Amino acid sequence: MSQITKVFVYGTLKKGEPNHGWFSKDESGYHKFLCTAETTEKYPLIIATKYNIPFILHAPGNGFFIKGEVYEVDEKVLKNLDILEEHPDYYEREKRNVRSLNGDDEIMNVWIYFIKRFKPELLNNPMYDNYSSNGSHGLEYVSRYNRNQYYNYKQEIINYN
Ligand code: PCA
Repeated sequence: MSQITKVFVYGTLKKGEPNHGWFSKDESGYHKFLCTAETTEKYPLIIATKYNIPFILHAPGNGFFIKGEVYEVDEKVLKNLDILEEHPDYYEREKRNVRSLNGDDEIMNVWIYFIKRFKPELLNNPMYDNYSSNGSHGLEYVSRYNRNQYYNYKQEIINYN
């Protein structure tokens, strides 16, 4: 029996966003939408790099309570999400609490993808509480297939020192 866990997604993995299809990439995998939710701590949710990628920086107390979606997933699906997010080399997946927004205020302990080794100046970026690639910010997401393979966009985000 594959282990079932919960993951909270706040960016391109949400319904209607450009990477949502990764949940069903492995047809034998299991995923199920549970509810919308928000973090129980404030975090900076920013859109950065020239490809307009959404990131939660691991700097609790800054920014807003972040709204997203909670899914149940099995190990196959979680493994695919880890491939997309390049966990643990780029985003790092950690368990945190979120509060259900479906009316019962249930607290759930869920996986969230964070950037932990971020450049401190990113804390000066505009911060959001709810991501959409087509939001009024005008910063539409550029998918990996449309990126320049010779340009290292991660150096805009990650502190390699
Ligand atoms: N995908 C993950 C992290 C940021 C992103 O675009 C998510 O949606 O939660």
